[in-house]
Amino acid sequence: MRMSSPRFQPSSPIHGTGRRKSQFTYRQLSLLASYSTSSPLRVIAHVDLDAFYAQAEMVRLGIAEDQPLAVQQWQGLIAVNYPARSFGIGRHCTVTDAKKLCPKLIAQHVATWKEGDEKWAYHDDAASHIGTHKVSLDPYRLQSRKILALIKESLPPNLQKVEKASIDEVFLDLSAHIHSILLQRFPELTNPPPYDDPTEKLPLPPITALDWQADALIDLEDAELEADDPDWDDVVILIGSEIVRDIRAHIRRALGYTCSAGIAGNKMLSKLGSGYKKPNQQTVIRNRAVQHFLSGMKFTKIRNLGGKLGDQVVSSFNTETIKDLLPVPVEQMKLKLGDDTGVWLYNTIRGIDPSEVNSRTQIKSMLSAKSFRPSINNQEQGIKWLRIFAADIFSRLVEEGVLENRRRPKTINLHHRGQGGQTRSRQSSIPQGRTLDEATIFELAKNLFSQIIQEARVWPCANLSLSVGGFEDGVTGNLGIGAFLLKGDEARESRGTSREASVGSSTHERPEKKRRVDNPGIQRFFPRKGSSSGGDVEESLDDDVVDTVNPRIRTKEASPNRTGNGPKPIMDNYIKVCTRCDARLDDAEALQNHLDWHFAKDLQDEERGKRTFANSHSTVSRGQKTATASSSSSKKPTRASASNSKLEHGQSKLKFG
Ligand code: TTP
Ligand code: CA
Ligand code: CA
Repeated sequence: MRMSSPRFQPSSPIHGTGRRKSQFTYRQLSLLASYSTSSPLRVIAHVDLDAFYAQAEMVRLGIAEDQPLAVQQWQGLIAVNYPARSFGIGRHCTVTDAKKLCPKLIAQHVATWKEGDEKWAYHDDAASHIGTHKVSLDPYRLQSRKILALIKESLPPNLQKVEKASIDEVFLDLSAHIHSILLQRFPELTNPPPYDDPTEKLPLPPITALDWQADALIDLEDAELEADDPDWDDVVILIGSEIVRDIRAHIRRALGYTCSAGIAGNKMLSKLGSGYKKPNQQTVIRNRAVQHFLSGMKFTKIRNLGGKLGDQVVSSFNTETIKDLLPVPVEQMKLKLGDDTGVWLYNTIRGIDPSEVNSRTQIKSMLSAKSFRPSINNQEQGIKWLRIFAADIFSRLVEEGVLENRRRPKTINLHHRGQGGQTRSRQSSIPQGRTLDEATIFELAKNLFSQIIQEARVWPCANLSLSVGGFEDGVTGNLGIGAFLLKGDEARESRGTSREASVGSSTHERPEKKRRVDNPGIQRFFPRKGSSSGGDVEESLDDDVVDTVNPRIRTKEASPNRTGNGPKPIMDNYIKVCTRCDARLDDAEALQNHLDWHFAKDLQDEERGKRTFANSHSTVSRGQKTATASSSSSKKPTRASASNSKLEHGQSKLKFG
């Protein structure tokens, strides 16, 4: 079946030699230079590190590449390298089970903050100290930053658009970079269009064979399509794959990490591509292969189609496959799902995704949290944790340049969750005008804490989280952060600005923050995170939405059965479903952790002034929405209530999809 969208027609409608013109126009080519989402020639790449935390530990410890290794958090595994995966070890395994499967497995525990310590460290006995330690993901953040910096370095400064999508992945819009390479390689493209008419078709590329090297090339449905000469969409994606191959080699050489990538015409496809072949591979999805690539797939694999919407689509059309949905007319989709969602679905299953790559790399807030297992019962216990939170946040602020006054947060929040799930929170502003230090953060936190505990029924406490937000730039020409959000000349100008000259300036205008609305009409349908798509569902996240749990969906079969000092095994046979985003979690504890994650995410979103879908459809109302000083309790999470009496997963995991 042929697509109606011109983008996915085979690039050469006429077979053989008769064809003279490309299917693309001069105008479409020039749109490439401005990252226009309407250019059918745009090229997007998604790069995702292989078994990221595991590789980080291997690099840190100098471990041989073929040595099975997993990263342990209490008694569970949060990352498993590929050699260990070949023994059947996965994230669902306990350390004990994993060692049975592979006795020579190295299980490296994540770094932790130990109560009373000034700094996180790798402690040999961390796994048995869930009550007094708190996980630190700093080592991975640091590696993530290095990798991101390297990726940015590998691209021309004025022709890059890099969106950090999580701690181990980025989207790259390579369009403008490719445009410039294309004009160099094919100078005939710089000629003005015939009759100066930009709607004229381009000449065909003067090449008939493309060298894809070791790329995994998605096959075509119809071998005949392969016989068609390449058009410019094939050429640009080939150039994209060369760029990505170089970036990957650079990361490998300089830092020792392997990663996988997908190269395609939009974000959705590039993300599906990076997960298609792992590890250390890149997959190219040419326009002419899109249809075949998608038609064999279940639509529930696609971002936003894993949860409630996916279920609705399944029941409306009685199928899970894209193939079966393709013949459904758009009118019928609109009828069943509403206009916006119907149109969105119609386009999505055809591989159409106009969402932009956003070069947003600034941290908006930071959060440090701990779920208590067992719950804590008095102020002193709480204060010990506040001290750790303050140290944790402060060390991250130092990385952000708070000491040089490059950036600083304006507000601080403390959130408290009682054993029954009710939440309370207080917020205050952070005094400006002098350099922020750890002691100040600690004092502010204690202050908020004493406000909260003046209320009735705050004990036992199941979770505390401290966050800072409302970051402001203290300096003009904030190279490396602010400059990144500026474009072209603006950015070059800002780079020339003397940093010292403006230290302390509070009048600096913040770089324009553009709120992204990928599919404006249907935002309401989608959680920004955590829908059960089966893969990591990520939006662009700040580095520091961490420390609560990951809403990663596990399958029923993959039910964890943890032992030892970690969370007790919970003998639930049914999957829990989050009422906020439809994520499926396999036990009550995972669900509660997941709700904690929502809670933390809401706080962050608030900081960004965002109202997320999750917020507006929440059954778990948050404590405080704004900077008022009063506190409030929330309703119990409806489906989670059964779990509230259960012990918490007393740790803090990276949020990230
Ligand atoms: P992922 O990219 O989902 O997975 P991965 O990098 O370990 O493996 P893959 O090769 O399949 O991409 O997650 C990146 C890191 O995030 C992972 O190394 C550890 C952390 N993480 C958690 O802590 N908990 C989780 O549930 C998930 C999914 C990831
Ligand atoms: Ca990864
Ligand atoms: Ca990832």
